[in-house]
Amino acid sequence: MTSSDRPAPAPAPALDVRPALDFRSFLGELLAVGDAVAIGRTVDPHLEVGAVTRRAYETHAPAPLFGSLTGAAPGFRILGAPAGLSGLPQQRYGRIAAHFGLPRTATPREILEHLIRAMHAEPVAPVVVPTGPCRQNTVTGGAVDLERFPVPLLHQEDGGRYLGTYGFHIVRSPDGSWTSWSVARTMLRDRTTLVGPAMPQQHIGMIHRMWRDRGEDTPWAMVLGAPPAALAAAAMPLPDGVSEDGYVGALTGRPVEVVRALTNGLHVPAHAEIVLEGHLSRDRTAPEGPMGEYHGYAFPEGREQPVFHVEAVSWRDDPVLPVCVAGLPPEENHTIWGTMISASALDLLRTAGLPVDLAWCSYEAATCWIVLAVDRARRSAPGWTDRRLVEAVAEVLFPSHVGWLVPKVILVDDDIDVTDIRQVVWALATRCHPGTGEHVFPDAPGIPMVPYLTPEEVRSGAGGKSITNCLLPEGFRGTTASFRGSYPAELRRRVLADWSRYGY
Ligand SMILES: Cc1cc2nc3c(=O)[nH]c(=O)nc-3n(C[C@H](O)[C@H](O)[C@H](O)COP(=O)(O)O)c2cc1C
Ligand SMILES: [Mn+2]
Repeated sequence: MTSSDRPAPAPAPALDVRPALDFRSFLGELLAVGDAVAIGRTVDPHLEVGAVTRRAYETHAPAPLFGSLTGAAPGFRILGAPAGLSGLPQQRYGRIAAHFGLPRTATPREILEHLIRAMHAEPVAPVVVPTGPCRQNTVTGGAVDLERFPVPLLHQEDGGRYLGTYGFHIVRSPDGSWTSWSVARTMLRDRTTLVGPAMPQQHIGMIHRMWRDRGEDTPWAMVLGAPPAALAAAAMPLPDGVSEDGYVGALTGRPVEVVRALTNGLHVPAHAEIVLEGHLSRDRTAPEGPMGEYHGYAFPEGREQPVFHVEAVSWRDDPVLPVCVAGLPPEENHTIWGTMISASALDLLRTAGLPVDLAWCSYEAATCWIVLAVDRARRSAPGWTDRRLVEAVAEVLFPSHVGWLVPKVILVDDDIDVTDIRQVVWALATRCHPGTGEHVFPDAPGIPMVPYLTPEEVRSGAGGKSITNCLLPEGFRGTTASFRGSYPAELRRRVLADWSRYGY
């Protein structure tokens, strides 16, 4: 056979990245495939939006698009559960995959490898365009009124109404070398101010400190209804100094279109539903929260947090505000944050030469644990004792930006599918020795939000971290008794082929 006889290789399916770079077309696609539903009645942003959205998450129902909201100007809309799990067959991760322009049937491994490939590609810088949909309506200065938007009270425990639950902050280092896009919540304070966390370990906190050290406010913008790929990248713990905008360009294969901010020299995505501009105060704080949170609990007290001053607002016609109603999994803190953490951690561990095949923050574990599948063939190499592996994971992960976020690590062999919680539970129950399997790291730094931390650990910012060893012990003689493990391949094939003939 000569080369010309051979059929041409099928071209890789061209990804349609338009929805990944434009929230409105992302929403259109969800509605078209039945993974979002236009709610046909007037709904109250006071708790009712939250209640419907929570129920949608918890039943894997389509994302609710609230087109008529009590007290809101006509045309102003809310989308709940923008990255909830889908109940459509074979499309559990469909809403997450759609954030990146991947097929709705993509598996967790396919999503993670896609995210990791872009971490090793050249960044693609954004391109400045003269205008875009986000500029269809604009107000500045004294005309700014955030109350114009239907700002929802999401849980009855919340200390206020949250405008920013699925949007991202934009800040830039004073020397201009580092632009940070990052997701964090913001609570409405009054017509022109918001309040929310800017933790010193997060990139917004680091850049805020640089400006404060100069005695200046931090120029700031917030994007709501952002390009979905940009939102996800803004929830990704990329290393310090890496600009998320260039990563999104690499991820989608084209530069993100941005427009110049009206007031402060930053650039904001042109394809956004709502853009806020202003500054993060160098010294003003106000009470924020409490709010139902990613770990699944609401605590009774709020905290003092920095104040964001809004000096200009612009929005697309008939703007859609996406909301995350945080709490019990699965919501976006698990499906988006957890997925982006998994990709960052997997890349970090692999790059350090550890025999890790896959990493997954089980959505059910509320971003409080990450499960690592260890490549059995590579771990049997000399030198990789269990003890050494546990130590190496701790040395690489715990001091890192991504490792700060997740307190618990579970090691399993790669016969376990770490994205299947049932297999992870089985491994935990049958492979972890209670006396010797749990390794604790009282000095490792960690996020102070973890519910079980002692007041002392919260104060010191360290402790409550562990690595649980579920690796099969040396000399283990069991094999897995299951459909996959206990029958010859030929018989399994026949049983599957004949399945309906058995009467199923
Ligand atoms: C829905 C959602 C809400 C989030 N809320 C917060 C938050 O309020 N505070 C925070 O520090 N991180 C929050 N995160 C996680 C950060 O976005 C994530 O850690 C990201 O890496 C931060 O950006 P940075 O790495 O550039 O600092 C949230 C993530 C998601 C998906
Ligand atoms: Mn960052």
